[in-house]
Amino acid sequence: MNTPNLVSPDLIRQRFSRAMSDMYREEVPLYGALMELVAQTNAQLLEQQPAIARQLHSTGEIQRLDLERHGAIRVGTAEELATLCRLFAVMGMQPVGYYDLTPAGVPVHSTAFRAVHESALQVSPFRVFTSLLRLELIENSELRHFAESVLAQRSIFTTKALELIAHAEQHGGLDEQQVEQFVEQALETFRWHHRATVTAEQYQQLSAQHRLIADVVAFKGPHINHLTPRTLDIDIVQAQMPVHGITPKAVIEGPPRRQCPILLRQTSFKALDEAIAFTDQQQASGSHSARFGEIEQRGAALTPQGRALYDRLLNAARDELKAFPNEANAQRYNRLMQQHFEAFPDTWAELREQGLAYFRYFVSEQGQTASAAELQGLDLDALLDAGYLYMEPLVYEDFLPVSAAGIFQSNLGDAAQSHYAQHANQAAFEQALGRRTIDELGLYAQTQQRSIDDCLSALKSSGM
Ligand code: OOG
Ligand code: NI
Repeated sequence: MNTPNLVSPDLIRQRFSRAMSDMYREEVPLYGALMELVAQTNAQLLEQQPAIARQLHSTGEIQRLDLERHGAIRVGTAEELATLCRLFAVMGMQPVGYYDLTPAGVPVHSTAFRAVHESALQVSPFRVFTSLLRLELIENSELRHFAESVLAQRSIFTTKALELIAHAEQHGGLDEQQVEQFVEQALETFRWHHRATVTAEQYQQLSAQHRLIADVVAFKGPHINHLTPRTLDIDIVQAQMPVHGITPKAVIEGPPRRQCPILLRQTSFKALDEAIAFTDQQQASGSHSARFGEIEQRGAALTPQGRALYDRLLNAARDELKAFPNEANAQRYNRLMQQHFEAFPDTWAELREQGLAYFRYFVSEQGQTASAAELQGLDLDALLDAGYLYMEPLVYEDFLPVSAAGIFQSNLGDAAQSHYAQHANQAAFEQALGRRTIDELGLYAQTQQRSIDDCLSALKSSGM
């Protein structure tokens, strides 16, 4: 059944990610400015900090740095989510992780579609944070039914995109010509629409319930709401943003600045107010803000113990702040974060010894030329100590629920906070998705183990 000349899903993803970036640059001019700022900062840093450059060369991440970005979308129905899952699968992207945003007053739960194997991530680390609106959390039953009926009428995929997804599923992939069409057609789902699908009054009602509900329900499709480049130093970019006419949110989400970056640090700038036309208007006389900018800095993936420590310190700092971080308390928040995170070891050696972070192992030059007698009987620790192997932190590829909530909040406005009686419901999410989500911690453990196995078999064949 295998058709010849199928294009690898990794290359489809790489192409799609470029096409998405081009579309977004056209739609949101500030995105272009941000990309330039990030590219400049990265180039400078690589020049000034040889240690960072060396590390990125050694893991190969240097090659993916310019390609690296994540996007986010929000969908309204189980069917939309399940079809997106199939669409992303054509590009080798699978749902990783489950994120419950209700504790932050945002009526969605989410996953991240991304490649899962380190070699696929190397070709394109493109990821999409995808949220499903939880209509069951709308208490007003009339409004809930209205939202359901509006969503039931829309189709967020082109007919051709659906055909190509089905074709890829049946034939194990797409050929060059089909890929070209697929990228073009799939992109349509994520495009911005200047016309709403409801009247001005209906929009107001949806928005009054929650701004996010209006954002999902009142439009033809799940417009991509941001596309985030990866910077090597988020503090520099945050400080530079105002100089370029971009106002960032008050605090950087995630861990504080450290010698050894861990997990993910993020900041964003406010959503654009965009002119839209409601169905009872000829011209675009209404407005809606959905699309914003964001940058991120990625650090090491943490083990379950490391993650538990991170969560504990973050919660302690936030509890002490006694409020959501904002303009007024930003300095105090940063101070509290620094103080609490002193308890988080900040050398790679300690992070490894205490089992807090994941690493990848590599055979050093010394290891390549070592004789069997030299390597005899040495375990992983001894091989590292003797310099036959070296390690690099494994980069975190996922998201953080508290940070994501902060990003949602700052772009929806603080008035958007609500309190929901119901919380996480991973089973319902997976039922809508049509499959299980993948546990991200398992993926990191596998990548680490593969690198250990590779090192040991390389040493064995050269001497051990
Ligand atoms: C997603 C917000 C979360 C991140 O990077 O954590 C996010 C959204 O606003 O749809 O993008
Ligand atoms: Ni984001």
